Amino acid sequence: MNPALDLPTMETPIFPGKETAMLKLKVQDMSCGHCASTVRKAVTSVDPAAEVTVDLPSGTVTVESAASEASIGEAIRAAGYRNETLTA
Ligand SMILES: [Cu+2]
Repeated sequence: MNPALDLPTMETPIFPGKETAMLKLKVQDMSCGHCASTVRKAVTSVDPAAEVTVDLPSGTVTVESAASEASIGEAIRAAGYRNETLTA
């Protein structure tokens, strides 16, 4: 597997034919629906096809996407939210 293919770029925001993975993140400081939609937007800016589920009370974001874990976490950080990946 070529690791370069895992790097999402502006030119290739979609990942045709790539398998999606389920990713669970703990996101700090989401307090309202606006935060939830900001985080959702950040994730879909990396992968428009991503399935994003935000659970505000627990601060948990579940993402089903072909984008890499690192790029999703980085996009959420860039939107202003500290986050860490939860291991199941
Ligand atoms: Cu908010």
